[in-house]
Amino acid sequence: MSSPATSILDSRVESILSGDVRAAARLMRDLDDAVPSARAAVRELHSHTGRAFIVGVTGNPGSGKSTLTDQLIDHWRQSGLTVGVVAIDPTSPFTGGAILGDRVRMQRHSTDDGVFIRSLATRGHLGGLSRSTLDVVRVMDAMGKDIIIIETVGVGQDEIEVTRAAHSSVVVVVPGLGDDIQAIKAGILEIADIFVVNKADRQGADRTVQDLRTMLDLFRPSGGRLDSSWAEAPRGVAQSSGEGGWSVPILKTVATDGDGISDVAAGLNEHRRHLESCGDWTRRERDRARLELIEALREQLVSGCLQALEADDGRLDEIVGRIASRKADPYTLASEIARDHILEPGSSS
Ligand SMILES: Nc1nc2c(ncn2[C@@H]2O[C@H](COP(=O)(O)OP(=O)(O)O)[C@@H](O)[C@H]2O)c(=O)[nH]1
Ligand SMILES: [Mg+2]
Repeated sequence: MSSPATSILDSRVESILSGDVRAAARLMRDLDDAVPSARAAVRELHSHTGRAFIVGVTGNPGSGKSTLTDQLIDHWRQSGLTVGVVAIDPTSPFTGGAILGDRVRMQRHSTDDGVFIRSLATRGHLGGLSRSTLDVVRVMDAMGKDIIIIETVGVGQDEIEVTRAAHSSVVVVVPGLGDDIQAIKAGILEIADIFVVNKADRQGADRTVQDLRTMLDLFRPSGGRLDSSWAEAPRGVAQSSGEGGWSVPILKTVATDGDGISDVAAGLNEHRRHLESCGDWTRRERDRARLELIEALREQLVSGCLQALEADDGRLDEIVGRIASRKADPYTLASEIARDHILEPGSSS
């Protein structure tokens, strides 16, 4: 016999597994509000995930990520695939920012049950990858979405972190990299599985393709020489260069017109096949699992310790005072707090 609480949990999990959009949206809201039953539901969902193809879309603000995402949704829907989108944007909801723009841009899909779009206004306030990003991806995966896009807001360290939660990463740039080249070198070259030069209707797109190719050859020689026919003849997708090698394609698009979108979709499909055939899919799944564990630990330990401190009236103030007056250092006190907390479980969940 199951308790009433268990059966409510079961029916909630069942609804989400059957793809119920309202149940999923409610669960995501509850997760934001840290409702304990929501966490229990997410735990249940984990064993029902692992089917979705997760795609990260990264690039500077204004490069056209949302427009591209919107077109990809359209493309995949026409092939009968279902799509989830997590749009991460830490800009304040009060300033409007890209969230409003993203909603408008993807609005045409809002009545389609095969599409689930969720904007996250916050990043992890405890540092690291927002746990809510992973949770939202998990819920969409459990709902049965075939492809899940994680759209980040920029190309900083946080965004690079986010792409580690994806199987394939698309990096969007625009013609005229110019001074951005230095910025692009750092990290982005390593994470890109596919480069998209969007706004190819503007001058300098070919030049940007060349520049990227040169940089890739320089920084990722193990990936083999890039196929120079790529941009012109995208049908040839993914010239694998030897065992496990993946030649990063550089594709031109005009996202506003839908030009080149099918090439991006084909490139992603090809990359997925590549991951599966060389065993990298399993490796990326393990990377994802590691990330999920680290985020769960971070959450449990940091917020667990903080909660315990806050529950102990005046203790936090006292500790802060000792550090401020140089009577103690933060490292020693942090290890004391962590040790006390771990030795006395129960103060967390
Ligand atoms: N000319 C041109 N404009 C585009 C293209 N793709 C997107 N845009 C415009 O660029 C602006 C920013 O696009 P958006 O998708 O919001 O960029 P995001 O911030 O990276 O998500 C919008 O005004 C789009 O209409 C393109 O291929 N060509
Ligand atoms: Mg956007």
